[in-house]
Amino acid sequence: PNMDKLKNKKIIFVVGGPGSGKGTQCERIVQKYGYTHLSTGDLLRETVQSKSERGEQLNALMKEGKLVPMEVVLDLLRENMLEKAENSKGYLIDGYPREVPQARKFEEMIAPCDLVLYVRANDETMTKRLLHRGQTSGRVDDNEETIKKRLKTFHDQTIPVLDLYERKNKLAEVNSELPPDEVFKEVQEALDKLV
Ligand code: B4P
Repeated sequence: PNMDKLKNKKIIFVVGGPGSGKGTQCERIVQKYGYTHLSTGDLLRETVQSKSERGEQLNALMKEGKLVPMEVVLDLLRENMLEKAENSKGYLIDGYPREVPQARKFEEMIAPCDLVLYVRANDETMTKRLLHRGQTSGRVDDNEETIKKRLKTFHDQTIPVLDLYERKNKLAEVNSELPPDEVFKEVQEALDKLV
C-alpha cells in the first residue's frame, strides 16, 4: 500500500502500563488538538466482537495479558490510518508500540514517529484503577490475575521501548499519579512543543 497519504502528518505514540491513564488522556488530547485517535486495544476488541476464529485467538491472548501478534496490530493500524488520512492532521496511536520490534516495524513500514508520550503510574496505582474499572467494564482482562500478567508484560517488553525513544530524544514523560486534569497540564506542555 502507498503511504504517501501519511506524509506531513504528526505521529504520536502514547505508551503506558495497563491502567496508567492512556485512554483518559487521549480523550482530552483529541478534544483540544483534534488528532485522530487510534487505540490498538479498542481496535483489537472490535475484532474480537466480530466473532471470527481470529477474534477468538486474540481474546485468549488478551485474557492472558499477553501481546497479540505484531502483524495483526500493524495491519489494523495501517488500514485505519489510511482510511482516516483525508481529514487528519495527525495521529495519536494509543497503546502502541508495546515491544521494540513493533516500534521498528511501524517506522519502517508506515512512518517515523514524532513523539512518544509516556503516561507513567506505579504498579499499585494501575492495579487499583483496573480493579475499580473491572467492576463495570466487562473486560476479560480487568481482573486481579490478568492484571498481574499485564504488568509483567509491560515491564519485560514495553519498558525497553521507552529506553529506545529516550535515546532518540523523542520521549516525554507525564506523571499519571496525579488527577486527570493535572496530568493533562503536563501533556499539553509536551504537545505544545511539537507544533
Ligand atoms: P489496552 O486496551 O491498551 O488496555 P490498557 O493498557 O488497560 O489501557 P486503557 O487505555 O484501556 O486504560 P487507561 O490506562 O486509560 O490493551 C489491552 C490488551 O490488548 C493488552 O493487554 C494486549 O493483550 C492487547 N494489545 C493492545 N495493544 C497491543 C499491541 N500494540 N500489541 C500487542 N497487543 C496489544 O485507564 C484505566 C483506568 O484508570 C480507567 O478506568 C480510568 O478511568 C482510570 N484513570 C485514568 N487516569 C486516571 C487518573 N489520572 N486518576 C485516576 N484514575 C484514572
